[in-house]
Amino acid sequence: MNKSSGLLLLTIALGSLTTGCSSDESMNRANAEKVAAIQAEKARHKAMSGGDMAEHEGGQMQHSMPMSEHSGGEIQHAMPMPDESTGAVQSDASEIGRRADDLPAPLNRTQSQLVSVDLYTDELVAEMMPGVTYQYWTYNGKVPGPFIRARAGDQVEIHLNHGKPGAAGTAHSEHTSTEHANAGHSAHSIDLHAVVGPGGGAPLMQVGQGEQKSFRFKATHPGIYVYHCASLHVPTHIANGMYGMILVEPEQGLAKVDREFYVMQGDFYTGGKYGDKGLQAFSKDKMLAEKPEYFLFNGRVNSLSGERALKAKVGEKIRLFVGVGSHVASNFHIIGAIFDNLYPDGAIMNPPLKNVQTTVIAPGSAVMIEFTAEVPGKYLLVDHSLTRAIDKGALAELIIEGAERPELYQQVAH
Ligand SMILES: [Cu+2]
Repeated sequence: MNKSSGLLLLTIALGSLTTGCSSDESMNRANAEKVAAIQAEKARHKAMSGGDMAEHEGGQMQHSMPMSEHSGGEIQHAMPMPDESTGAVQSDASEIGRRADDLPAPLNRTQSQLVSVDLYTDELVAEMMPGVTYQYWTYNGKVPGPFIRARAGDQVEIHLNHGKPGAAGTAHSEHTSTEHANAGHSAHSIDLHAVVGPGGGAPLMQVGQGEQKSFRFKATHPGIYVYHCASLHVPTHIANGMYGMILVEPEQGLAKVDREFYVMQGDFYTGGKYGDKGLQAFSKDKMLAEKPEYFLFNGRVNSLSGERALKAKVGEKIRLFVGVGSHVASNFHIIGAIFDNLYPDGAIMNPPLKNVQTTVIAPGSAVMIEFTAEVPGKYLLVDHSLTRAIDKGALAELIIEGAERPELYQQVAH
């Protein structure tokens, strides 16, 4: 580590030490009140204009397009899209959770390219569960942030915009930089664990309000990695939802599967208890005590259930990328399934472990899981520290459709 990056990290560490807790608590409450006032104001505007706008699932879109300047290269864009919706009165985004199938397709190419990724930061109030709202801090308006896909040997260029492009005139963009500073997010940034270099890029990518910064790195080590914000106070930025995943495929690609899914577990620290109604402030005290109120897959309670459940058909090969963005390890398990192949700790180049029931995923780590859908029905993704699943939100559904397989699973009459 060179001297300047060492200094920066030291500064970050010292900064976090000097932040007092009780004053933070009152500041968080004050922020929550301010946010509530802004939401009410927005709701009034919406009611007056009666503005029905199409909802864009994800608030962003990833697509590949040819890039002539890069000799047949490809650019992977996370294009910002308007995501204002009619929504509920108390929240400005009806959906915080990223769908599990919202990830780019396998790359299927044999040459290195430049992968360009557009990210923006957005602090927005959304529903954590019905009647419970929270001000999330996000990449591209969703939790987790966009899934980034590159190939070993690629150059990856990250563009990070502080604030949502084209959001001029909305309540949030009218915040002054002082208000941003008071709220604790005068800067946002990104540290990608796929980067070999100081801070994973974070020293180059501290982005103030209204700024945009970019950096480029070479993806050298195939694996599945977490990325997250690394701006003061770093654990707070992460706990509020600023994390995502990046896959670096090996040069030869990954084995073909029929379905891929993107799931991230995060712990959330609300002022009220689990289920307490209304706009919840962030509780730094609970974070420091390591006592989350919520454990969530993809941003909210039931984000990946019902219509948004993971879906597959009998006989299909399924691949899951599962990571932990925030501060508490997951004991990841799928009730009724066995992981045919598990690549623990993001180590996709190692031979997989076979026939695994549950795997621990460290904070800031991810795993790759593969199995074949065999028996139709509903399967539950859980943190097998089960109060987290049953009482605190860490529950998702996988629906497998197809013909019954009585030779594998059947009831026996008495
Ligand atoms: Cu941040």
